[in-house]
Amino acid sequence: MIPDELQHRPHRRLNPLTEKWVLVSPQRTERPWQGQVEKASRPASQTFDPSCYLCPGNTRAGGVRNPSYRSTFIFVNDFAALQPGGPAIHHRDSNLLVAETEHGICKVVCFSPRHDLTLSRMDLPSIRNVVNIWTEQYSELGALADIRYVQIFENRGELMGASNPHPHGQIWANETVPNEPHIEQLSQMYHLYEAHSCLLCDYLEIENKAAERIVCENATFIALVPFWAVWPYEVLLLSKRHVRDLAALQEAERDDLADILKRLTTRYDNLFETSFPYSMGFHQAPTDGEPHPEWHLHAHFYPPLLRSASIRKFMVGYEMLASPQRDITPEQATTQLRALSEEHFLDR
Ligand code: H2U
Ligand code: ZN
Repeated sequence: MIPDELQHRPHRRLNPLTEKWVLVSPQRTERPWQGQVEKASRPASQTFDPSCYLCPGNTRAGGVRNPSYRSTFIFVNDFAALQPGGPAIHHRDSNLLVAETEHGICKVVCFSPRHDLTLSRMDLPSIRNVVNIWTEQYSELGALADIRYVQIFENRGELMGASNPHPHGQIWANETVPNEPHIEQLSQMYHLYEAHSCLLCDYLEIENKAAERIVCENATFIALVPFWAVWPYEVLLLSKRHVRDLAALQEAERDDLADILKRLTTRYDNLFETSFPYSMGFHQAPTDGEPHPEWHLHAHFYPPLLRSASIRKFMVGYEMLASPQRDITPEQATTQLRALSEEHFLDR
């Protein structure tokens, strides 16, 4: 258990996955707010929006027409940040100016044909279809010779910069392992080398014993507010079994992934009775042909909200220049998330 003193005093906590510290200032939770107030976000009200570029049968901004899809639908991003093919250029000037070409593929995944749904309000078989698409894409894109990492993610809500309320996520697959998974990979490798065990398996054992940061779980997955959480209601979704990627999950485990996603996102929506914004994404083994015994499949949920549907956390000032900082402790956030119903407030 964490010493009670730390629930009241400024302290810092270490994220062993990134080797970065977060400053925790629980004494500050009562500070007044006269800054920006957001409007509470409600889910879209129409099941079909004729002006939505992701709805079935509509024409996208790039001019291509979507098929009349009935479950999930995936397409190559019309404004892709990465492109396949082309020359390989490496530029290095005095080791200070370094640039190189980066090839890759970007896709958009429409989770559902229904414009008004979110993962939290989709039924389990539909979420399971999304899990299948993610798994297939990880394997298919990962099998390509010049793809070494497949990043699956979802930006949800205007606050996170999502361009459209239609339930969708993205997949960016590229030639190199990007910054965040790269740092996590080094930490996991180092831990395996030093402790002869998996970092996240060891962490899971500690969290199970402490039982103070667990939000919800099923046979395969556990959702917890990590000890080192930066965002107020940040969640780490961990597979209980040591698996390196989505493709290593068994059928029943994929059902459990759909189950935990629905339950966690429902809790999120219920927290402030809003369509809860977040960025989420999976971290898993690179697809570079190496065995990667160090990698433990997980997903991060980073929601921007702080105290209500209308007050967001800004990562500015000290956070940009020095270190991230939070007010409520991860244990307090857990208590709030744990007390919530798993029945969606809109279905009550
Ligand atoms: P976000 O809402 O997370 O930004 O994702 C939407 C993506 O959809 C975005 O990357 C793409 C944008 O490039 N897009 C298309 O590929 N076609 C369109 O017609 C509009 C948006
Ligand atoms: Zn739509």
